[in-house]
Amino acid sequence: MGGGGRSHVVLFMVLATTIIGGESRESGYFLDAEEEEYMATSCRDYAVSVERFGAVGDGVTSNTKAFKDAIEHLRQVNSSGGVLLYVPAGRFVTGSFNVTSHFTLYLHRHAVLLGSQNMEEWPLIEPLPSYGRGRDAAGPRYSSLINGHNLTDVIITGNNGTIDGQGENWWKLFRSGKLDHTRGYLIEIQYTDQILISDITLVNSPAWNIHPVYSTNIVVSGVTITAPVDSPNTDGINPDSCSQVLIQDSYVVSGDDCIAIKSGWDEYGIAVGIPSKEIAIKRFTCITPDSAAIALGSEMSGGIKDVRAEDVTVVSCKSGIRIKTAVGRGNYVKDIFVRGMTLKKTMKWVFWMGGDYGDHPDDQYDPKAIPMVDNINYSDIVAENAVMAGKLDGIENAPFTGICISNATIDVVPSKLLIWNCTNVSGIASGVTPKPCPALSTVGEAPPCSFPENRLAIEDVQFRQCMIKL
Ligand SMILES: *[C@@H]1O[C@H](CO)[C@@H](O)[C@H](O)[C@H]1NC(C)=O
Ligand SMILES: *[C@@H]1O[C@H](CO)[C@@H](O)[C@H](O)[C@H]1NC(C)=O
Ligand SMILES: *[C@@H]1O[C@H](CO)[C@@H](O)[C@H](O)[C@H]1NC(C)=O
Ligand SMILES: *[C@@H]1O[C@H](CO)[C@@H](O)[C@H](O)[C@H]1NC(C)=O
Ligand SMILES: *[C@@H]1O[C@H](CO)[C@@H](O)[C@H](O)[C@H]1NC(C)=O
Ligand SMILES: *[C@@H]1O[C@H](CO)[C@@H](O)[C@H](O)[C@H]1NC(C)=O
Ligand SMILES: *[C@@H]1O[C@H](CO)[C@@H](O)[C@H](O)[C@H]1NC(C)=O
Ligand SMILES: CC(=O)N[C@H]1CO[C@H](CO)[C@@H](O)[C@@H]1O
Repeated sequence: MGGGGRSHVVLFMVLATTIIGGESRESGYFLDAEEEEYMATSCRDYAVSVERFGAVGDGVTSNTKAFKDAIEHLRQVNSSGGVLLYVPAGRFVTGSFNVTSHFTLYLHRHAVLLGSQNMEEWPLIEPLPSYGRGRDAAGPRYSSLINGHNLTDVIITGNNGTIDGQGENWWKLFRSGKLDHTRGYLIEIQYTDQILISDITLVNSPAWNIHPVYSTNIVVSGVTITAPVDSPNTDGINPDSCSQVLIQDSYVVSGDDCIAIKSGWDEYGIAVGIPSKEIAIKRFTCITPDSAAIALGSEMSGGIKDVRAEDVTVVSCKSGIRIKTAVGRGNYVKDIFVRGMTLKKTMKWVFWMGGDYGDHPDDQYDPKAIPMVDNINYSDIVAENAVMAGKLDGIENAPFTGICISNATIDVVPSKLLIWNCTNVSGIASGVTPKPCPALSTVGEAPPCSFPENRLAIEDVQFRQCMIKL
């Protein structure tokens, strides 16, 4: 257990630095730090502040080296209970860095990590195998701000500290077509078991915010994500070829889908073949005027199945729940359950699904790779001020099947002649106002749509009370 003896030394050094440096900071932060308590899936028994590695929280100095040095140090510490990197109050500019296993990044409530404005501090990396290329541009892509590969037990948490991607410049370059490579994300963790991202705020990501990929046992809890509603591709939480995922008590305002469940793109996603499955979303709030609260796809070529969403609140969106796919994607979106969604203010379509998304990585996709959409169950939905209740378009000769909508009350803006537009879909509806399209009509009263009675293992994840021992 590495902590014990050393922790006093570290605390002494941090205090000494503060006093000698004569910084105008409330010394209370450090006393708080020593005593800081938090909840997480694993506690750590060795902790060190990034300031010990020369980090300066002045909002200007680049701290990329300090973060790398600190994590390299932590990688070598023999601590059976894992290690913690503490970010104290201050504004710490950094470029991309990699995290390690049995590791916690902890942000003090007044800590802000600021994404470096120097693009060279976001080194280029290979595209993901299930995408075959970068999402914005062919070829390699910029690293994310925080990256993980092939790890076990990674935690990013804090007392609601902030990670600010300072994405404005990336958005400008992207919009003006001046970016040669795909933008980085705020957090991308690949091939990892046990990820917790909790009690932090993420703002202004260059593109997607949280991107776990090829990973398992993932919890996102108590996270606030904000970006301007017109910022490009600032998706909130994108589980991608991941299983056993719990997203709860979180809030996203963004320029793209608040949650987008994905599993790779066309022939690349089919070849990798890792589905996204066993995903639970609970107590989630979303604002995204041009996108969906929960999207499935459009990259779904490894398959998406067993997604359960409950207690979702949406304040302005283009669509509450959207399934988007295309010929060439292959595989399936199936066993999708939503129970309890309230949509306020304005939306274009409460329910939206379509098989004509297009958007291919290249022209090598297989036109015979037709995605299957089946067993989609939505219940207990209340929406106000919708332009249309639903736009449901399957694929010709490959209709979307098993769609069930029950107990849905949708207030459609007056004077709309077309309230539902359903083509190449089939299913049932009960207790739905206004009267659904004929493709969902039933003879007599259909039973309510079902919701799984079992719980996913990840829903029973245990949080512990932890104490920072600096
Ligand atoms: C960690 O423990 C191993 C095995 O006990 C030992 O060989 C190694 O030197 C230790 N490393 C450090 C940095 O203490
Ligand atoms: C992170 O690790 C990967 C894989 O080892 C490496 O390619 C990449 O350069 C590292 N990124 C940074 C910012 O150090
Ligand atoms: C992670 O593991 C995969 C699969 O075992 C391997 O192909 C890849 O090189 C590893 N990546 C890193 C960065 O270690
Ligand atoms: C965290 O900070 C954000 C941004 O200031 C705020 O909106 C949110 O309510 C805070 N969350 C908690 C749990 O304090
Ligand atoms: C219908 O949905 C509303 C809103 O979610 C809910 O309050 C009500 O209990 C549901 N009714 C039934 C019969 O489940
Ligand atoms: C979901 O709804 C479909 C369409 O009504 C139905 O066939 C299916 O049995 C329901 N799913 C489950 C798991 O009950
Ligand atoms: C209904 O949807 C189909 C398929 O997307 C489209 O071709 C058609 O124009 C729509 N009908 C109306 C009246 O908008
Ligand atoms: C089989 C079937 O219903 N095909 C329909 C699919 O949707 C298009 C409109 O988008 C119709 O023209 C087809 O008749």
